[in-house]
Amino acid sequence: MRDIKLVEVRSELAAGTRGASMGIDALKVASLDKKSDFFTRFDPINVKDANNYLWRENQHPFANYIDGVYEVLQNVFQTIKSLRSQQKFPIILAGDHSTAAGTILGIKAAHPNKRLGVIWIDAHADLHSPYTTPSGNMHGMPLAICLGMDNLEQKQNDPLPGTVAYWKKIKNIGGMAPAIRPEDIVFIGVRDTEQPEDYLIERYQIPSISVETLRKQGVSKTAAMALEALKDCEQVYISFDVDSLDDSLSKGTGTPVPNGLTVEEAMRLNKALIKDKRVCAWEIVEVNPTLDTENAMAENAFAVLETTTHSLITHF
Ligand code: 5AB
Ligand code: MN
Ligand code: MN
Ligand code: MN
Repeated sequence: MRDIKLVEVRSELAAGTRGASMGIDALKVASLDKKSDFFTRFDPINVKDANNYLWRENQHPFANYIDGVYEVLQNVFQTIKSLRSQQKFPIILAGDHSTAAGTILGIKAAHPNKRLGVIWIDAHADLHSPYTTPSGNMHGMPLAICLGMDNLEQKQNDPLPGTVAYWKKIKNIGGMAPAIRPEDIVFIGVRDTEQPEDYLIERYQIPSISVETLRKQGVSKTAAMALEALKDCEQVYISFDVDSLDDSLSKGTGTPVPNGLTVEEAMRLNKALIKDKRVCAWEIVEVNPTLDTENAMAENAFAVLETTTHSLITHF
């Protein structure tokens, strides 16, 4: 049996549009509309956000609100490290995707000797650093933080010294950077990247399974392939950004992208992946109800959350 702990992180500091902090509550509304008892079964932990920074002027072009993001990531890190040290299985509901870096660093810190693999289901690769970001939005940077990669070969920006100092501190949360190796990442559904990210994917041969490939070979084979690519990892974390879904199903997220997964594919994929005994945490991020109509995004995301959790509970 898995000892599940629900973790709620209402951060939206690192997204480019406002409203992702309300995503968790939108998921709860979706569960009520569906008459699901999902949220009655868990007593969630709330991680403190730093959304108050949004009322201040951003001091950090190329890493917006990195001072606040640093605070949130430290809080997420502490929570996840402590849960994993107690062998709990965190299911994390989060706003902007930057906090996944805190999750990954926390998992690693709890078991530093266990090689950690990451399955990143997203339209984006989230491999930017302040030196390469096209937007300054730090939800595009969590994997670079965990890899400890600045990607200076592809430098586009000159972040201020104060920003660089925070970037160094963020990469070093937990004090054992890098937490993951590039060959221990598998992308699924990534279809909207920039040149600096393509460079890293190419250079480190990071496996990336497209929506087209998933559809051609089927969901089961895709799940098996992803897990096989991480065969040398002793623990695996799965991150599900709702913009991996097709834009027709994900209007309520900050960066929707065409040609994505269907809800059915996402459900079957996560259901299959989470049955691997090495999977030790699962995360869903970036629902933004302020961009949505009739809570459709949260309803789709809730279907994935509920199905995946059910698979975890019934399998173990
Ligand atoms: B998400 C973009 N690459 O860096 C950037 O939603 C988009 O967490 C990042 O995947 C999207 O701004 C970040 C253009
Ligand atoms: Mn993302
Ligand atoms: Mn994305
Ligand atoms: Mn996103």
